[in-house]
Amino acid sequence: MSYRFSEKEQNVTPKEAFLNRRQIMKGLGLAAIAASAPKVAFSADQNVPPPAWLDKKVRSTVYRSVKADDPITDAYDAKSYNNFYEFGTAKEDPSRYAHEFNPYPWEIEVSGECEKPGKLSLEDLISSRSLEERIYRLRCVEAWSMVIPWTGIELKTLLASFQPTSKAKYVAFESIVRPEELRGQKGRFSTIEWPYIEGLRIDEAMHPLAFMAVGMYGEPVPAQNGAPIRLVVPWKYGFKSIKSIVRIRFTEEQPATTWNLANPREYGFYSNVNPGQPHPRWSQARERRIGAGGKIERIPTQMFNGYTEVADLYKDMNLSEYI
Ligand SMILES: Nc1nc2c(c(=O)[nH]1)N[C@H]1C(S)=C(S)[C@@H](COP(=O)(O)O)O[C@H]1N2
Ligand SMILES: [Mo]
Repeated sequence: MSYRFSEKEQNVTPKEAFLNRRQIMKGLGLAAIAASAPKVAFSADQNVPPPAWLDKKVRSTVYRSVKADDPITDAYDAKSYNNFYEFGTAKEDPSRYAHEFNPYPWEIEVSGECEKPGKLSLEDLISSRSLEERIYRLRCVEAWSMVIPWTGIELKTLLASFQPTSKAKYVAFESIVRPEELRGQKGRFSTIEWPYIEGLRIDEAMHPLAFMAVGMYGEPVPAQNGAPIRLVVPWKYGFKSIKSIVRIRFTEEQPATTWNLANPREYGFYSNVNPGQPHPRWSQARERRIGAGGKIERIPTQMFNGYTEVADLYKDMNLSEYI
């Protein structure tokens, strides 16, 4: 199978947008940007296989609780055109190097303002719960989008089990740091600061649409998409949906977040999808939808990515101030 994204990538991400987002990062010279990636075959079965219990649980999930009307993006595209800087900054890096990362076994450490902090295995967190499937639109801040079926649990269900206290005003998330397996984290190639960190206000985190995924297209989430467990917040730009989570912390203060630290003027803490609020360097009014059959369509972007039921969370806020 030949790699078939080099041409599409140019269509999908406005070139100057993509280059500029990279250029703000230290340690990445023009040479690295200009170097074209060799065409490589991508094979999902190069991934380290998931444990049997997880594979079985995800594959046997039939309850589909949320559906997008939009045609679903081909699995191949969703698994080979990725942003996961731990593997590198090019869209093909995550799928290409996914096999170098072994996410099993996995633990998440929960701390901060809660009654039941602790270290839990993925199995402790997931195996006793029933999973559901949700088809969500994913809108990247770079103005491309996909429609992806996720398998997992409501974030609220997970968070509630740790019994957050009344001081828990925010939830902070942290991704894994393992430079031996994640070549994007090796000094020479380092880009953003590690670990990748993200956060939500507690009421956003408790919204029924906020989701923790362990599966995608009816299979365990592959490494390039954030194995074994990642956040999916469909009404916010894709970078809020942090991958490969190892730490969750309940906090009283608003936590720092990776892209906001990298460039606070361009990436806010909230980062709700908002077609009326242009990114300082490009419009957010439209997006390039990577749809079924690899078809790319330019379509209007919807407020909150179409998930207008979250509007109440922001009713007292000026959304051009709280970007
Ligand atoms: N840890 C981590 N999480 C991350 C990223 C990343 O680089 N590192 N990229 C984000 C961005 S910019 C997007 S658009 C989505 C992409 O998710 P996908 O590759 O599964 O489509 O993951 C987000 N989560
Ligand atoms: Mo993104």
